[in-house]
Amino acid sequence: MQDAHKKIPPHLLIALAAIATVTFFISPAAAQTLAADRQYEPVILTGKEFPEFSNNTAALSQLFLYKYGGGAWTQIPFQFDEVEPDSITPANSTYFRRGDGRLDDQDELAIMARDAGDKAPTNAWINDASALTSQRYEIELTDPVNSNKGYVYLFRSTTLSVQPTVKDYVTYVAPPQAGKGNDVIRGQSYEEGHLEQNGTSNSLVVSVSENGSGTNFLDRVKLRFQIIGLLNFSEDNFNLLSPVVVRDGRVRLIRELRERLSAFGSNIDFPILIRYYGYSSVFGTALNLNNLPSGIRVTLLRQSFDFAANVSGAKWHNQNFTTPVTVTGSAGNLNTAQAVVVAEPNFNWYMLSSAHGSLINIFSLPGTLGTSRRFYFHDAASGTNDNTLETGDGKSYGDGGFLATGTDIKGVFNLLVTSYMLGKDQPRTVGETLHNQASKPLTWITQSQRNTVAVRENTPVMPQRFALLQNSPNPLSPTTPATTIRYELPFTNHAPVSLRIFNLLGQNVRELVNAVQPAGRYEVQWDGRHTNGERAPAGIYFYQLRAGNQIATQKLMLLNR
Ligand SMILES: [Ca+2]
Ligand SMILES: [Ca+2]
Ligand SMILES: [Ca+2]
Repeated sequence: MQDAHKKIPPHLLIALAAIATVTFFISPAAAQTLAADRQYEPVILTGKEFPEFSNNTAALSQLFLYKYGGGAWTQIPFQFDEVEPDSITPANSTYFRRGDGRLDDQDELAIMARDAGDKAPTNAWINDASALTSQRYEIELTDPVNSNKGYVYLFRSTTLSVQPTVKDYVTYVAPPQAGKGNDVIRGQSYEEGHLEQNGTSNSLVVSVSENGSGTNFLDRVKLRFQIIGLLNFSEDNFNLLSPVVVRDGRVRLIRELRERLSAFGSNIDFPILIRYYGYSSVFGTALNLNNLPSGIRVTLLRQSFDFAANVSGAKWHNQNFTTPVTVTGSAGNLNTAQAVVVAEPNFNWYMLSSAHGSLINIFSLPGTLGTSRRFYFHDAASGTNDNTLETGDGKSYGDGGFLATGTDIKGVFNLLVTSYMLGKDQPRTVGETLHNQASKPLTWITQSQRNTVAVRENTPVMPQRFALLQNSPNPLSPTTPATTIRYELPFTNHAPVSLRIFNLLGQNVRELVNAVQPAGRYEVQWDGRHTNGERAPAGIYFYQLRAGNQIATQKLMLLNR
């Protein structure tokens, strides 16, 4: 995480923050697996983690994620989000340009840590002829807090599809008028609604199924700017510059708002990018305060969550004190020590635990943002404590977040807030655990694996001859995913056995087997593709088996595919 925050492109930064900021606490006695410990944590990998599939090698439609457990494979929710780079301004790279449909190094794979399974044996493969002919990637996830591990497997197949039973963690409810801000996002644990004029949040419900009340308890997410110490702007002063854009997948939904604030006849434009996962969201904005119109000095920035009056009696916590503030609508503010924030790369946290649901926020704040930074908190029947205007219901209930001030705030800032929407009355330990996990995000290793050992048939009678049988089906037609080639080895060779496909010119098209193999009957499949994954042209091909000094060759036909 520390390294990630030194990087420039905000979308990458936000993605990494999404990875880093995590989860709900299961009591130590119950928490034995990575999938349980990190059950609300998304994992985002980029295409460069899968070099044999990336750089235009694999179509995204050929890639599938599975977990292994109890001797069986299960397809898990996954999604690829293509990130189209902007070579001039990397920070402007976007999810919302048309991708090429192929895996590239910067494209992102999103999964949930809760879907991880066990480590699969070397030659345990999904039951799919096409996937058997391709390499796969093992993704080993490690929780640095307790060294728990979890595994998922990325397979490549030309014939598989996403199973309809695979969970969709987040869904989109379009606004009554296309492109307006008042759309609704439904995760597993929450439903979030937005203002029509600018798409910022104005309602939050935690589902009854996740131990919430099913009742809205949010008034506003507040966004405050002050200019030259005089002019105050709130979220009521922003308008959408362009229609809301959304990418809605199975693991996450990415939503971009382009906002405009008009002041002194000039415009301040800024993007808000929010990633919604099943149980959390990551709010990010990239603020460039270096090129404001002349005469405009930003003197205050605030983001906070102001709740509805029905949270009265809720507990508000942060990292600085152990006895929570009880929200009453008249409790006042934090003292100086209670309001201290730490600078990036460290994280801050605060939470509201109410009878309707709990919201836990984790954020990092650049130490160069203005000259003063602190927790903002205001609990009063009216007004604010930073001289900006009250909005929404006109009252502050547990209004909390962060505030930066200065005489002329400059810089380019990636502000990030990760929010967890969990059940009612969550204890303080949940905030502490999430903060600890955000500080120690999951790590991972990817490893390319190939089923070089052809499937050895389980038969008690050992073959008596060296044989390469006619493939089946032959010819291989466009509607069949692969043809099966069987062979028999009467004795164990100490040199590798090889089985290769050649074209009529004698050129090597594909090596299907190259491994030391014990005596037995084997079968291996060919999907009619070159090593690089491209379809081989229709025509006659030879396949040749070599074992020690024995060689056998057969002919097969490939129809136009
Ligand atoms: Ca791509
Ligand atoms: Ca979805
Ligand atoms: Ca309010």
